[in-house]
Amino acid sequence: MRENLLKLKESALQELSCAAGKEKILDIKTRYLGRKGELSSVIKEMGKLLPEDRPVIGDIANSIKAEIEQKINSLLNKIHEEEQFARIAAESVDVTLPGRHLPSGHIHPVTLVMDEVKEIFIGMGFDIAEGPEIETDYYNFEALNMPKDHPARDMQDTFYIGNNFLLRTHTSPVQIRVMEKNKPPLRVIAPGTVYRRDSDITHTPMFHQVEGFMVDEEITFGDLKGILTLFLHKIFFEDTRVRFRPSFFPFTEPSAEVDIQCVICGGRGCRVCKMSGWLEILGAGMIHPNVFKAVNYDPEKVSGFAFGLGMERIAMLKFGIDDIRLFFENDVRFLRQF
Ligand code: 2NL
Repeated sequence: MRENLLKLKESALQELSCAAGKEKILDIKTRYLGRKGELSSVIKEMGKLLPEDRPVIGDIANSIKAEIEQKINSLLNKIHEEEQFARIAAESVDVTLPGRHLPSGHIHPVTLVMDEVKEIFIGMGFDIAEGPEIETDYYNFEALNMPKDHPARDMQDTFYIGNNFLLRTHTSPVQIRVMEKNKPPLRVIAPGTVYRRDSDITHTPMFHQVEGFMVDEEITFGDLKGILTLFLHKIFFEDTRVRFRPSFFPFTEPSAEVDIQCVICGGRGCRVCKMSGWLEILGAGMIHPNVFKAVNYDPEKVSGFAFGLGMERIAMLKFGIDDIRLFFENDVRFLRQF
């Protein structure tokens, strides 16, 4: 019996030594150590032994079982380890590969300029006000000293919605609403989208404007010049030359147009400034007494200045863009550059 057990052990270890793969090993395990396996059949025979021989043979059988089990376990462990190693190798990341680019958006150049303009005026103590894009005739024209048949209404051809409503042609109505609801002193800018029936290389039917005003007792044309010159020096260059020319707007008196030295050619003369060396950049003036009367301010007690400027024009000059329509086509190859 001892012989049988030792043979059994030899043959099990022999088979295991050339078994390839988990299945083969498990198969060997069942064949030798299973309930109906070879070792079990030998153990069943033990009843036939002399009682004094049983413990000796039992010990041998147990140690053979343990030895085969240990061999099987160590083989299975080795296979498990190899599998794990292969899995980790397959999952490993090549940290030298270039990263994946997450596509990121860009701020529109008009928004960039608008934000910069707002920041400069906030720095000078101005508040920001917004209002509706669909306005009434009263807020867009009447309150701004432009009665029904006033010729200045033609200056900004209007999109009408029925008889009384229209798309605002400037953000002045926002300022009228601010003055109606608040008392001086006031320093406010009104940035926003405006609409005019106009379309060519320099005009689009929708564009963006910032208007602003300052009202208090004893505000002078000197304040207008000081604030607007400081603004232009901040948005363009500290040493950009600025000049004020007399002009006309129905809502201001006196009125002025403000030019800067051409930022493209430095004033020497080029296509952009039409060889004049100057660029028109702002309209401004002292708020007309009739505008103050419309918002119940006493023109004898308060005074103020107002101004308006187009965002697209500033963006074109700052970024050297020669066609205003590029801002509204939203071609990503254009937008990606900002
Ligand atoms: C221009 C001219 C201007 C104003 C806008 C204004 C607003 C109120 C009262 C008086 Cl509530 N004036 N705004 C004044 C002068 C000029 O804009 O050429 N803009 C591009």
